[in-house]
Amino acid sequence: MARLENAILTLVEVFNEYADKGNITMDDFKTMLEEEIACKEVKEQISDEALEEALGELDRNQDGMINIREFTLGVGFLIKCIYHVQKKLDM
Ligand SMILES: [Ca+2]
Repeated sequence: MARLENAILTLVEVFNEYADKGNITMDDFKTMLEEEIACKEVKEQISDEALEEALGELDRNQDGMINIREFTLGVGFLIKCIYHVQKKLDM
């Protein structure tokens, strides 16, 4: 399978694993980040305070949960974060 397709399918799989009826609770979203992000340099970038703020911003419809649309915003943020951490580590 093509790499991009594979990566997207993995993201959908992760979403479905943590979601219940199309939404991930904030607690489950935090658990997901704990379990699915292994890189300590990336984790170090995300303080508890920054995470709370980011989650508040991600929750666009203010229902206290993360739907697929909001999840894609979060993934976009993580892609940028990991891109910059890798760039730093390569230097
Ligand atoms: Ca929401």
